[in-house]
Amino acid sequence: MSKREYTLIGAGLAGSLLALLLVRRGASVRVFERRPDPRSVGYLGGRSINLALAERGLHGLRVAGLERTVMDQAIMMRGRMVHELGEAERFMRYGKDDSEVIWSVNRGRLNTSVLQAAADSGAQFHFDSALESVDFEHRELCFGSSDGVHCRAQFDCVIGTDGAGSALRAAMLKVADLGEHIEWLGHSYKELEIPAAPNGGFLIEPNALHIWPRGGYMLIALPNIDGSFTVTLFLANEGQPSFAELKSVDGVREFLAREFPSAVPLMPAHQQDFMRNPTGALANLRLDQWHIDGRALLIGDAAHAIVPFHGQGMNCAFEDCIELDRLLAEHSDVESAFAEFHVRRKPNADAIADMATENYVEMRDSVANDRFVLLKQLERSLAGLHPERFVPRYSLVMFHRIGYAEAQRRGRVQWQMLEDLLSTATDLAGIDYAEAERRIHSELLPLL
Ligand code: FAD
Ligand code: 8R5
Repeated sequence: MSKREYTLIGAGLAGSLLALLLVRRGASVRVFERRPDPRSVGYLGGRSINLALAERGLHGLRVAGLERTVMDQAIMMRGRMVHELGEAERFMRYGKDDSEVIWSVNRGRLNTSVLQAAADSGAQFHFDSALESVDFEHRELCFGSSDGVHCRAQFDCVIGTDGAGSALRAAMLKVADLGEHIEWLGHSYKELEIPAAPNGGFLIEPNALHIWPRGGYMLIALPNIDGSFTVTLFLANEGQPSFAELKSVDGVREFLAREFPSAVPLMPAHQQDFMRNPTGALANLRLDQWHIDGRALLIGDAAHAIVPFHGQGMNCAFEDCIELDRLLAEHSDVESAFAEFHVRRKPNADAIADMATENYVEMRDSVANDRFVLLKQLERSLAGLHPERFVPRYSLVMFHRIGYAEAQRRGRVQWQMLEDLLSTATDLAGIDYAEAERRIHSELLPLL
């Protein structure tokens, strides 16, 4: 049998990992990337930009043999540090102990490590090559470079790992009805920074994901290895308050000082950061189809970009790579592997989009609500008593690898149980634990 040939568009997180996995199976892999080589010029667009890595992403790195390299420079985030206005900060652990945590990792370093491993294994990378158009009939790709030179390449099978603004998706949409839906959230984000302390240490607790919830909007901060924090403001586009309202330096200063008085003194450059940094829009992208027969397939953000509130975009993209690699190895023809990939991944991609959207309300609002905190306490207590059946949805998403759709389903059953058990109680002492046990055994199968 002749060697399979794959052409990947985009050497980001999914493109680099997929290239590594496919080349290790003995395929011939070419990757075209719009940006220059991050190994020679440094990772563009990455000051100290970090990502939360959870079990699904870690598993991808483990399979690739890169867990150690990445974890050497990861910062443990044990839980949420909630900063309510005018109150002392409050810590809420994510998991049962330090075996259930998430990790803050540097995007540039992560991307470069995976890319290097793929190149070392024999994947061929072509940088400064932006996909511009595709002739699907003649299987020809057209690329442009920064100095205006165009080149063409023939392909057998092309996989779009070119992110949320995918050029391959745009080209596919010209020839096929993929059923594209974009749900704009109506909120955007802006990055700010808490620099390192003068001695290089951290100005706030390093081992936490910080949240300043303010009802309709919020600020969050994730730690970087150099002692700084990448801070993100999430806010509505229009209305009060909103990005539309914050056009002047004075307006920005007043808004941040009023709403985030504990964070502002930690961010000496907040006004410049706000005025200089771009505002990023937020949306869930859904497609009814991810492939055109065996010729073209979209994966990662190109197929299903999601809002960031569960920190799962990269984790999900890595899970896509693992699943696609496995299906391509199992199927004798590429088209049936692509079709099966869509059937298996689509319900999971839809479920994580829904759960990420819900988690915005939880982060910006519910964490500051007494009843919600009580529900979370009961959830924790039941998880401790019935660890094999009752696993909080947050844990299923972040610390397990069961499908996202199954995590969503179990989460619904459990949340209803918590609501029912708390409907007549005002604290944990009033809970009917015998009834809880009965329901857990009748409604939740053991996880494994
Ligand atoms: P990308 O990593 O975006 O890679 C796409 C690649 O394609 C890029 O290298 C790009 O240059 C290249 N490309 C684009 N167009 C072309 C073209 N025309 N031709 C050739 N190449 C092209 N996810 C998490 O799991 N946890 C987090 O905490 C988290 N935080 C995030 C923070 C920020 C600020 C952002 C923006 C996203 C975050 N995400 C997070 C989401 C995560 O970054 C994405 O889900 C993930 O990068 C998707 O991987 P991908 O390979 O599909 O796309
Ligand atoms: N992405 C994250 C979580 C869940 C935290 C929790 C949330 C910034 C653009 Cl908003 C967000 C989480 O429930 O307590 N884990 O990881 C990452 C998040 O945002 C990232 C940093 C981000 C896109 C800007």
